[in-house]
Amino acid sequence: MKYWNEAAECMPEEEIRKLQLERLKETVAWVYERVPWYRQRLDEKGVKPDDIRRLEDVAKLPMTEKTDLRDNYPFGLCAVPMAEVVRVHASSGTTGKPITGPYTKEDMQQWGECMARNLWAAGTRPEDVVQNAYGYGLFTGGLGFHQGIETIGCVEVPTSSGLTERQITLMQDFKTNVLTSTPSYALTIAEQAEEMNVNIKKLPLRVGVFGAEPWSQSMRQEIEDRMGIHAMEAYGLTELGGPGVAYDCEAKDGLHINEDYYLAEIVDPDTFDPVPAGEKGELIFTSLQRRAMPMLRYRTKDITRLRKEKCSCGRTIVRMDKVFGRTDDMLIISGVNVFPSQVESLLLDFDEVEPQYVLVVRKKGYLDHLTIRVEAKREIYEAGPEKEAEVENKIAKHIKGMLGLSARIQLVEPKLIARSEGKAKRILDERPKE
Ligand code: DLL
Repeated sequence: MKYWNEAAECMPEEEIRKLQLERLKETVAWVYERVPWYRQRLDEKGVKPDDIRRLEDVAKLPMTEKTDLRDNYPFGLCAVPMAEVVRVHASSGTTGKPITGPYTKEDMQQWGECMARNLWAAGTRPEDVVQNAYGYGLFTGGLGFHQGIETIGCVEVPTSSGLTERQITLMQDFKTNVLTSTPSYALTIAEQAEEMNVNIKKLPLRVGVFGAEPWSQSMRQEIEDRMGIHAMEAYGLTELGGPGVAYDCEAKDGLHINEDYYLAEIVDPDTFDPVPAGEKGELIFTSLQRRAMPMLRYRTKDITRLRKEKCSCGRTIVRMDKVFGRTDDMLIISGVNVFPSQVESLLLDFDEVEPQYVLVVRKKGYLDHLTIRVEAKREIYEAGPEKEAEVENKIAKHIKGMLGLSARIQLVEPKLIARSEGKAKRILDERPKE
């Protein structure tokens, strides 16, 4: 069978919209009756559940954002009694209190269904040995993938992230076919294997399902070449139940959104107006079936666009482009807007450097300055400062030409940049805090 759930993934557009409208109405009524905070927000806007008559009426609903979850920490937005909650995940983010994600038993089953679609579309089958190297714990990556791997009925190897040498030994001993991790951790594993003189390309590893952080198409290519696998993708966030929101297929051309569970919109991040069809903006999601903590119009801060045209894989559910970056990771350097993923794909045009980099932002006077620290390949580093300077100039020129961005390139010694086991830290902000 080609799809995990053909009826859901290949539903005619008209039916999807009908189903979404039904479930949107249910969700609005569900939170209106059970979550005082939502009721108050809806009342303030003068919207009653009965006012949702067409799908476009979603625009009448108030938006929700991370600070709302923090303000209601830990369970202020929970729509069911604790007796019905069977799991809580959380994400700490960079500041303040964490945000929580509670699940009912039904939510857990739905999570398993969404993740099974993701893993299946990536080419995972019941006979596969799946090594799950996303972190286990409060993070939704480890246990979310776990749920999907079990739903399909694969051989699950719950390594969690870290202990990289052991990951490689187990990969050899258990004949792992599928690796699940962040893309940056996949690179760390590839590098460790090279150090151990293990040729990953000769192992039975066939597929990787990577996500939880932005990564460019060039990084996908790099991982595929280094590991000899298909590098597939998973997208999701704690606020909406974790991974399982969207996933790519063999076309590797955008991520299919599980539209029977999530209603997607794209808006201008400044005005919140909808952008014209097919244009980039901030991705907003309304959950359509979650029971413990439904979300109305959650602002993801992720920048992408929606694509309605039919996919060659046969799925009819809408696609989103690979996430370009987060609005809060966007740097403005001398008036040029830049996302780390743009720099990443340009750095990967050069054979002289490793795909290990960090963007250092400093203030000089009133202006922000960017230094791109990137690891030199061993032979370049050993060739000495003159060779390094030549490569630095070449890269700086390329980046200026492609992005209009003046940045200082600083080649550093191989292995100097900290390796990632989870989400890579790409920005080092050394600007003074106000
Ligand atoms: O990262 C859930 C997840 C786990 C997704 C495993 C995929 C695989 P959070 O920690 O709450 O949840 O972080 C959510 O991570 O808003 C995006 O900015 C980013 N993100 C997640 N997946 C992708 C992706 C998990 N495929 C935030 N591409 C999201 C780019 C991603 N960014």
